[in-house]
Amino acid sequence: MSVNLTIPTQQYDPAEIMGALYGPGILGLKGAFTREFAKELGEDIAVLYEEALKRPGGAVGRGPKRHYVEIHPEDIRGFVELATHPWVKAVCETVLGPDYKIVEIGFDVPNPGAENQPWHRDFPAPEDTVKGRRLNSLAFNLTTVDVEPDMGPFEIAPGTQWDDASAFEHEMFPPKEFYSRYEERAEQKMPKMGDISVRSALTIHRGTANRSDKARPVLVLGVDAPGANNHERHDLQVTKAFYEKLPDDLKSRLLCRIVDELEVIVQGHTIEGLMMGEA
Ligand SMILES: O=C(O)CCC(=O)C(=O)O
Repeated sequence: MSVNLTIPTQQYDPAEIMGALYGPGILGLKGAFTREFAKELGEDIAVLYEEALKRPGGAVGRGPKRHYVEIHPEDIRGFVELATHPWVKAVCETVLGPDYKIVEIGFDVPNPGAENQPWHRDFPAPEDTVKGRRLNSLAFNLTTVDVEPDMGPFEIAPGTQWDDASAFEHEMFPPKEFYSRYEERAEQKMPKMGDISVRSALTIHRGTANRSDKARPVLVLGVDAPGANNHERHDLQVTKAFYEKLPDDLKSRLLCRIVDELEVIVQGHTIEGLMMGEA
């Protein structure tokens, strides 16, 4: 008896996704969203940034003229579209497995006058990566502006997510003597509005000096495999009303508190080595 089997097809190739995240440690998708989507995101971030700057401790300094702000999913239009984008879902499922969880949403703003950051990881490599040789978290980035070379592009040293950190300060900051290794490999990223990228936050990277008169705000979405525990550095919150309206498959993806009213986030993810004095 013959059985008619259909060859399974996938919109996004898991081997390509795994190859990129385990190889260079970064992957992008051009035109994932419309320019209008990125523009609205930029408008929402501008409001949130202004509010955060007024609150003591509302924005974390990440170097001169540079901040990070953790936000609430419902503070931005488009959270659902972002979190349920087929590419975002495919990348998360492929690299982190079927039980991945969203643990962080925030944004970085390198302003005019921001300087080169030290090369760094966003947190120390966990045992799962160091000994288990597996990535258990990802950071998605969505630019809200077209990035030009003078706007302090994000710079990354592909393949360095596997570098031994025993000589790094706080297991995150390689000594200056190692910089030639990162500089030789460095790639500057110049995404346009609507593009999205994903990286391991362990791939050594830095924000570069912004010599333009424009800020370069970029959204960050943090996603974990079970057991990665990055949620401990964050405080993802949604209101009951927002949660109830979410698609069912997104509800189970949020590692968050469900609250009656949103609480002000006490910014937790400070990276001491990036402060370099006042932001
Ligand atoms: O400038 C960027 O896009 C990233 C900045 C960064 O790596 C950080 O503040 O940890």
